[in-house]
Amino acid sequence: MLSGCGKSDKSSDSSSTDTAASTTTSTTDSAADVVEVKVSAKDWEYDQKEIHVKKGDKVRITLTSDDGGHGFALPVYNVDIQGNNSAEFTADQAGQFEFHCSVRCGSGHMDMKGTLIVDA
Ligand SMILES: [Cu+2]
Repeated sequence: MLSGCGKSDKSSDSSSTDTAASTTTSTTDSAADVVEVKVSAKDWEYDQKEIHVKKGDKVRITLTSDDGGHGFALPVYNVDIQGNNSAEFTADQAGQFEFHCSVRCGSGHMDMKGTLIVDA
């Protein structure tokens, strides 16, 4: 069944997924060193409970939400990704920060969280 999340979500689900989903194969380094982090969300967990980066890293989080009904919020860095999207931030604060789902996705919503660890 594919209705795990957001049953009363009347927002446009006219799948706007034609935003060049994955044309960025392996273009690491070159420009600024962007640390690519791919996180996959499903009912009701992330495939990564801990994400490690280094202080000063520019980080791009790309969220894959298979059923489209999850998010990834990292308030300390003003990141709030919903659905299949990505966001960038600079990890300029060392420490451990919780991230969590930002889409009210159902009974396991409160358990969808993990930790971003920024090493000084
Ligand atoms: Cu959720």
